[in-house]
Amino acid sequence: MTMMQTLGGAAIAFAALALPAKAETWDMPTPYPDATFHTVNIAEFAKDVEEATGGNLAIKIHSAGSLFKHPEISRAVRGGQVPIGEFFLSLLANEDPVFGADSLPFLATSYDEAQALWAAQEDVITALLDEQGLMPLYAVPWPPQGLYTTKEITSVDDLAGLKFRTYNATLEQFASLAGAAPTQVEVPDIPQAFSTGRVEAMITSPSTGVNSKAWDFLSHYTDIQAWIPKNIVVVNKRAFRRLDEDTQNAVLEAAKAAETRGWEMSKSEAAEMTKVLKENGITVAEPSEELTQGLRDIGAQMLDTWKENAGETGQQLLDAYEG
Ligand code: PCA
Repeated sequence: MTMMQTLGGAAIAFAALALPAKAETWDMPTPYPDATFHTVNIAEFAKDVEEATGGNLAIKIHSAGSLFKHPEISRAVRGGQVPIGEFFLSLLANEDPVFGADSLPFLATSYDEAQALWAAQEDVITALLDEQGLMPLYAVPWPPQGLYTTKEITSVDDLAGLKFRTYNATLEQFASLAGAAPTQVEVPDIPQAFSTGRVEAMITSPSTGVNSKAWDFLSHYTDIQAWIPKNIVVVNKRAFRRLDEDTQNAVLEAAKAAETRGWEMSKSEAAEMTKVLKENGITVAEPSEELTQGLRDIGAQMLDTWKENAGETGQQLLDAYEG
């Protein structure tokens, strides 16, 4: 190395230290529309980060799959096309069944159980994402999942042959085992899928039912509270490491607050949005014994399959959850 190069390098390093951190904007793809409480929570998170860093890091949200389609978001963050993103955690179950534990029917159906399941999942999931160059920032659950139909449902037999909207492989399996005909549809496309007759039933939260104006195209909601799946917000590790330490801490702090706030939002949504369904004319019903039993039988069968596929890691997760 010549003297000039050495000096040049030192001069550049010095300049970098002396200059204030350069303001940066992170593009953030998310799958769900703006009115979704998860997206509202992310907007708060972005505001917190911007405020805490004095505008050094701004996060620009691209909601409803507008920048990347939902199934592409995790790969886009992994590949560094975007530094941060949100997606439905159990979509990654095809990579490792552990990602899908929160979508197993009747494994965790109350918020306390969902919290215990997340505690059992978090380290395993963090390690798996780490191998992909990702770091989880926070995870927030949807309200318990209920059954939306155009008629009264009192047993699993009533689901036979229904064109069923699904959102992941686990729900697809559940619908198939119930004798329905599954079709994958992203949230922004739900109203059109119903109005064109592509689907006629779905399982999702009261929140998604209300955000989709379910009363425009169906009449019955059966509150089966079958599982509590989560969204996760992840960051690309390289992008995160490029931030100065204060900015990194601001992101982590805001993420922590977003997780706490998100769980609270989810809990109040569960009751409030069920009420909104009712107010808009949807018949809200408790499941019959027969329906509950039939769905639980399917859930038990799915848990067995999941255990086989998830192997030792899966068993450890269940032990940690049940222990
Ligand atoms: N809404 C999302 C995921 C779970 C939920 O409640 C959906 O329906 O796709």
